[in-house]
Parts: sequence; structure tokens; C-alpha cells
Amino acid sequence: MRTQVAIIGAGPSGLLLGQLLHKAGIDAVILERQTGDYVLSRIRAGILEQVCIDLMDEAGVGQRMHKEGLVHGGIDLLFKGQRHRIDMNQLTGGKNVMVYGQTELTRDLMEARAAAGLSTVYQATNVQVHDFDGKNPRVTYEKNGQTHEIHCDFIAGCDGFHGVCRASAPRSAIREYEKVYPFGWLGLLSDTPPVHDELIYANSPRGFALCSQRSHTRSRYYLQVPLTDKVEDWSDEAFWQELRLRLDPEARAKLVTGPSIEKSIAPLRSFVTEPLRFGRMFLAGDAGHIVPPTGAKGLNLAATDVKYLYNGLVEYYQDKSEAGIDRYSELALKRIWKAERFSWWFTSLMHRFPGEGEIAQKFQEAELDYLIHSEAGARTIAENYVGLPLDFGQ
Ligand code: RFL
Ligand code: PHB
Repeated sequence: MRTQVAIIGAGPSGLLLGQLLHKAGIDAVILERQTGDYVLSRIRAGILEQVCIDLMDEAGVGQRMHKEGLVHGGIDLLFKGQRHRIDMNQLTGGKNVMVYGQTELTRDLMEARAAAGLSTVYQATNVQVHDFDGKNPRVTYEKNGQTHEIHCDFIAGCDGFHGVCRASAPRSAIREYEKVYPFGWLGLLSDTPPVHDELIYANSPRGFALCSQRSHTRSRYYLQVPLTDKVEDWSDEAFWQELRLRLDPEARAKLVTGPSIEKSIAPLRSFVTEPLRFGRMFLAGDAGHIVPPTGAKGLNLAATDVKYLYNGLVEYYQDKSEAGIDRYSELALKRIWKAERFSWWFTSLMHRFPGEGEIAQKFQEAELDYLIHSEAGARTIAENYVGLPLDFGQ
């Protein structure tokens, strides 16, 4: 088989890239290790930046998102038992974010791909990437006991943190930067109305908590937990009890609890690979970088990587120029490092770090107090949270 771009991974990065390329008349095949249902069962991100919304529109798959997504112009920061609103819309000259779950975004992209009759091979095992240092890369995979081969011009590694593409890059050509945090996030999804109409990020002496949502009737809550905790250690009742203790009295009184639909623990990590291009193979999304979820940046960064890569590929096919693909890694990394910095900083500001003692809590509270009372301070949170502008390096 032959295609122009072989995309590895049918998460948000791979599906969005596939859809954009299709719109531009560029042929792509997507190989995914899991089933489509499995991909949709992973509960992950919930907040879209404007650049991500714009990309869904550019890909022609934004209709349901605009109908069902909830536009938020602010977030609440809770510390010392009190909530303070950061008016992001006002502080950024009218920018907002949208609540629309990664599951829904992925579903929209999958459905559009199926409707257009485009090829996604699910349950493709033993995917291997070959010869990407030359002009004729290949991808091999197994399906139903048979080995298949795809010849292509480019390989897009959209296969997440545990994928095969980054692992196949020559060790002498790659640099990896990593910070692992000494705690995780326990997430709970429930069909209960959200405690507040915007998100609440809580700094509490008992640890961080986040009140998020998927709709007016579905809530997503998170608690900072020690890395040693297991999901089985946390009954729903224990989760709600601990969440209450980390909230302010008003939110505590308003909190509606109910049975969990999903509960899972995610470790927190900052991770960046440099570069994001190895000959004719590119890395995009979680394949190239991971952020701790505190800044809601993971999915949004994946989308902007895809935008840069897509622009470069269009330039290659339509204008016969390699300038765009040559700049992909540099441009994407510039934005990635800024989001990495914000996510690390916001994580450090909001969580309890083992062994740091009460003085760390006091420093955090003083910094939060300064930030919310300084327009410059509040704006720095707002500008980063709604997402920095795309830089095309002109
Ligand atoms: P994904 O979504 O991981 O998709 C990669 C796809 O590649 C497939 N794959 C392979 N396919 C073929 N062959 C192989 N060898 C393969 N290896 C892997 C996988 O099955 C998968 O389908 O990466 P992508 O597309 O780059 O999208 C990135 C986002 O998913 C990610 O940044 C966010 O979900 C991160 N993230 C969160 N981000 C937020 O902004 N807010 C959040 O609340 C949030 N929560 C999370 C998260 C990530 C989590 N992970 C990775 C464990 C919670 C969790 C639990
Ligand atoms: C979510 O809704 O899952 C979510 C929202 C904001 C974050 C992280 C996760 O910062």
C-alpha cells in the first residue's frame, strides 16, 4: 500500500491531522493499536483553547462542539478558604475557553473520518517505522496474523507518550527533558450537576483539588493523592468526603454527590523531546511532550503541533517547499516550552509537595494573594490559561 502521510495513533493529534490533510487533498492512513471504543473510553482533557476550537472548525468538524460546548470566561482560584475569580475574558481582551471533553472531540473526528470513507486501521499491532532517514519511509504492522507494509512520503508520530515513533528515533539525535512530580491526580466522573458554573482550582492544606465539568449535568473532579494510592483505596464516599474538606463552605454546601461513572489515577509529569523531527518522521502531541494537567494544556498543545505540522505538509505538497517542515520542530517547541513552563509553575503553586512543610503553604498563599490583587499578576494567569497566540515566526 502507498500513501502520502502514514499517521501512527488515532488519538486527538492523529485524527485532527488526518482530517486537516484530507481537507487539503493530501492522502493519509491512520494506524491505531487499540479499538475505536477503547480510545473513546479514556477520560482525559476537558478544556479547549480558542486555537483548538479554530482548528476543529478548520477541519470542518466544529458543529456539535459549538452546540454543546460551554464557553467559560473565567476560573476561580480557592486558597485560605476563599474563592477569587480570574476574569480571563476581561483580562485578555475578550478571550475564553470552552468546556468540551476530549472524548467528544475524538468522537467528532472519528465520525467525520468514517463518513468521508478514510482509512483507519484499528487493532494494528507491532507497528514499526523504517527508513525515515531517507526519502522512502515505510511502516509495517500486523493485523489478523498478517504483516502489512505501507510506503509513504512522511511518518507522523501521533502515538502518545508510550508510542513507537519516539522510541525509534536514533538515541544520538534525541534529547529528553523530564520532571516527575511526587503525587498524582485521582479523577472522578459523575452524572451530577457541577458545583459551580466555572472551574474551581483549589489550594488547600490537604492538597490540591479541581472542580471541572463536561456539561450542565456531568461533573469531573480531581484530588491530589500520593503516588502510592491505588484507585481501589478510594470509595466514592471517601472521594466526596475528601473533596468537601478541600473546598470553601459555599461550594461544600452546594456540592451534589452521586455514583462515579469513572475513576482513575494519573501520574503528573513534565517531559519534552528535542527535536520533534527525525528525517521524514515527525512527533506531535503526547509523543513529543507531556505536561502536568493543572494548566489544561495537553490536548491544546497537541492541536497546535498538528497545526504547525499540517501547514508544513501543505507547503510541501502545494508549493513544493520544504521550508515549513524544516521549521516545524523549532516553531512547535517554542510554544511547547511556554506551555510547559506555565503548567509546571501552576502545578508548583497549587499542590502540596511532600517534605516542604508549612512554610511552603504560606509562600503559595502569599503568591496567590499577590497574583489576584495585581492586574499584571491576574493577567499573566489569564493570558497563559486561554492560550498564547500561535507564532508562525514571520
Ligand atoms: P493520545 O491521546 O495518547 O493518543 C495516542 C494514540 O496512539 C496510540 N498508540 C499506538 N498506535 C499504534 N501503534 C503504537 N505502537 C501505538 N502506541 C500508541 C494510542 O493507543 C492512542 O490512541 O495522544 P495525542 O493524540 O497526542 O493526544 C494528547 C492528549 O490525549 C493528551 O495531551 C491529554 O489527554 C493529556 N491529558 C490531559 N490534558 C489536558 O489538557 N487536561 C486533562 O485533564 C488531561 N488529563 C491527560 C489527562 C492524559 C492522561 N494520560 C496520558 C494518561 C489524563 C490522563 C490519564
Ligand atoms: C478536566 O475537565 O478534565 C480538566 C480541566 C482542567 C484541567 C485539567 C482537567 O486543568
